[in-house]
Amino acid sequence: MHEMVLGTMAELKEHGALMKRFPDMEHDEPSMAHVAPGKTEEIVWKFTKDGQFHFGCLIPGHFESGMVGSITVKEKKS
Ligand SMILES: [Cu+2]
Repeated sequence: MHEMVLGTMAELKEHGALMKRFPDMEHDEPSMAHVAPGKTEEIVWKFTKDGQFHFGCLIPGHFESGMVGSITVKEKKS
């Protein structure tokens, strides 16, 4: 089981700390997907601000072992 949570690094760390205290917590928000083994999930997200965002798996131990990445959002120059 893994999850993908989108947010700022501060939000991910805060949520990760919460999940360590409450490992069975369940949540279903549009900015996150929980993915069972062998399955595929989808997140559709429209960024409304420029900046640096992150995504990570916040299941205890996963984020710490490197399941984290970054997304850079820039205004499209037309
Ligand atoms: Cu994971």
